[in-house]
Amino acid sequence: MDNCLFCNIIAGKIPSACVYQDDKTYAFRDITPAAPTHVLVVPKAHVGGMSAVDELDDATLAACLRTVKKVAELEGLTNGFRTISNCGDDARQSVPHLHFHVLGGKRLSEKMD
Ligand code: DGP
Repeated sequence: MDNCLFCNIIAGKIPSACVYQDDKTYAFRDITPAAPTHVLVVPKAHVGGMSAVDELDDATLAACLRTVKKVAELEGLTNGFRTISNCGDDARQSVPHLHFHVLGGKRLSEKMD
């Protein structure tokens, strides 16, 4: 998708700090980190968000979760980490390309909202 920010990052048209990638997923550092480690995991195929995951094949969906785990390993998050996927306006999703925030490297807030 030409006008999708994360599609342009995946394509290398917009620079990003890549942490990991494979044929189905791309992981890169969030531009406004909320924790010492704040990485975004995205499928390379465009899908708008969690409410549209039926558009993704199961292998890609599974690959996203495996990449979350891989990022946690690469970042040394042995004491735990948090994975969040904001979906839609109430959740304040700001980029309409499915992504999983991987947060860690400190003791995170108990609050989820
Ligand atoms: P969300 O609000 O859940 O849709 O998260 C979108 C995240 O994307 C937000 O934490 C900031 C991040 N972000 C926005 N623009 C850019 C960018 O150009 N580069 C990078 N690396 N991250 C971005």
